[in-house]
Amino acid sequence: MKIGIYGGSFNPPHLGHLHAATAAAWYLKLDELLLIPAGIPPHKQLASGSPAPEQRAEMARLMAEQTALDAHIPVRVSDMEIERGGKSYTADTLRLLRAMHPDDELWLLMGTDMFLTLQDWYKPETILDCAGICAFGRSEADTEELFAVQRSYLTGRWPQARIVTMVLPNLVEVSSTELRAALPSLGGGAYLTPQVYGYILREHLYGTNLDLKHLSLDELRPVALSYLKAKRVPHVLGVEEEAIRLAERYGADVGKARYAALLHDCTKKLSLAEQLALCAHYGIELDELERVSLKLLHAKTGAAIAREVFGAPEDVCEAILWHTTGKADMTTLEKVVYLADYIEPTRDFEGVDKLRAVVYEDLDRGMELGLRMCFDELLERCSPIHHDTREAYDFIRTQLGDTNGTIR
Ligand code: DGI
Ligand code: FE
Ligand code: FE
Repeated sequence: MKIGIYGGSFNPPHLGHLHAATAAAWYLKLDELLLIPAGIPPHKQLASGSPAPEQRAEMARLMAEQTALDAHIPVRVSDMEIERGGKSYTADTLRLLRAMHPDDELWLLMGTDMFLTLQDWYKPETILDCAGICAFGRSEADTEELFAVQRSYLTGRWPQARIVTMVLPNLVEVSSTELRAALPSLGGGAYLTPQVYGYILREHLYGTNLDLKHLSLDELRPVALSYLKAKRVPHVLGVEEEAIRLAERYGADVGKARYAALLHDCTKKLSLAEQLALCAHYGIELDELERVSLKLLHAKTGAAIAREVFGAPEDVCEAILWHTTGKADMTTLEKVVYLADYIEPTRDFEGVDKLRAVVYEDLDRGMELGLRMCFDELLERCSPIHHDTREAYDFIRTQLGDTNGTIR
């Protein structure tokens, strides 16, 4: 197996890292990539006021998920340098990794500046014994020649060295120093994945100082996305987009619909144990079915986070609370969020186009069809149906005069 190893301060991890890692993964045909945030970087002191190592690792994890999606390989974050304590010498790390992966090919990734000073690192011979070097630079003009000189110097001195260099003309140029300087005035977000940016805002890192209870939609968006698995991001952005259209079409408060849409799945990635802990923390009462169903729990905990962490208005919290099951007698805002979740542009299941058409023709007919499809799916999967789902369906059918009562 070919394993890429990308170490650094990740203070913070940014798009320059992401693009370089993705390109290297492709170029080297890596099977896996390991990001290793330094505990104490040996070559330069961390800027004062930098986040704790655990926070840098958490940001690296958020960026790793996006990198995995872009590079189509598993990307993991290792805490080994943080846990080891002391200065984070790459030679020590590579020796350990070499022992852990005796049969794998290891490649150490680095940018131009690091590559050009490799001979000055702690125990370069150990580094070159343990791993190949993959150096990337930004432009042919300033790197190809330098690379060639350095490559022949290193291989002359350490014949075991395996070195590949690559030029990435489109590499995003990001200076971490400038990025950190821009963050307190809410600049620099464009150089970060939305999830990393959102994490910075919600943890008040790098001198950012937003009050989570009074966020504009543009501030809320990255913060909300930082709660998600990377693969769920397009869904939530899709729900926001759909919620705008539906709210405009049916006269619901567009701002509130967007707010609810952005937060509706904010606890979706939590485990059952974490969901239950949140319910205990916020005093959420659960019935028997809810206690064992992640899908039902995330709506309840999501509403609690919206209320307690973001100070969302009650009707927004309610729209989140009912977004999975629905309930009898829903408000327009609740229906908008329920259906936006169902038909947003990235949804692709049998019958979604028919549902979209009905929803835009008549909101209640849309609810009826959406609930019926949900019912059918649950029956097919032999999943227990929650009484809120049942009541939502009965209510809308009675209201529409379709039937004289309950189905099945
Ligand atoms: O969170 P999303 O995946 O975006 O969507 P969602 O919150 O609407 O969740 C949809 C899932 O919830 C779907 O797999 C069906 C499930 N669900 C909805 N109503 C019920 C239900 N599951 C059970 N067991 N009982 C229900 O009444
Ligand atoms: Fe959901
Ligand atoms: Fe959803």
